[in-house]
Amino acid sequence: MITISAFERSPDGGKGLARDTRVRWALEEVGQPYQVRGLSFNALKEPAHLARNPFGAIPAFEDGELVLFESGGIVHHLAQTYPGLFPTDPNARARAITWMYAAVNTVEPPILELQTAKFSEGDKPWTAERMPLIRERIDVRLVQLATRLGDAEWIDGAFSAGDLMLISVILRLRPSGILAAHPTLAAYVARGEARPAYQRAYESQVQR
Ligand code: GTB
Repeated sequence: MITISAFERSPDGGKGLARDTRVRWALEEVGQPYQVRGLSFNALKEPAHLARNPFGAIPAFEDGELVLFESGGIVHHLAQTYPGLFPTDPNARARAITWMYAAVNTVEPPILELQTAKFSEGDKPWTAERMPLIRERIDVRLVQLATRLGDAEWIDGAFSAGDLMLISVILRLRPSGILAAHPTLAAYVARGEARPAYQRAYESQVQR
């Protein structure tokens, strides 16, 4: 049985914003059952978890002897192991992988800057001055992504791990109000969230 590590209680109260949600979503898309190891913040830094994830973070993934960390790496592994998240055409598959990298390496960095500015540096004197710059960097990326997406349902043909990662990254902007200012992408996120697999993944991490 696959085991994933996730927050015992996510700081978002179960809104699906932590990075285990994308792994749960991928597992649901490919129809693999899994169990969850819920960890406290202290447990993340203990040797048992550092052996799973050297950075002391969630998510981690275990399947028999295979232990993985990094949400993108885990989703990639699932997509190449089970049908459902990668196209069979080699070129289309290469493009889906490229979109996965674009999600974590081009779209997500300015979004992470926003999270850092808000939650880790909110009390610093430079934050108020920095915030408009960060927002502008996010807007540039979102406009570029929306331009490429256009009227298409998904980023490159059928739904793929590329969409799963892009949507997972940009939905983190919802609490800031920034996503609502980009209706093409808000609708793209809504299409992702409407997928039954996403809904099962979301339900699995809701805190009641
Ligand atoms: N690049 C890694 C990946 O993609 O797997 C990043 C992993 C990571 O940063 N994990 C975070 C973590 O474990 C959780 S997702 N942090 C604890 C630590 O490092 O000690 C980031 C996150 C946390 C909480 C919310 N939230 O509450 O809204 C959203 C996102």
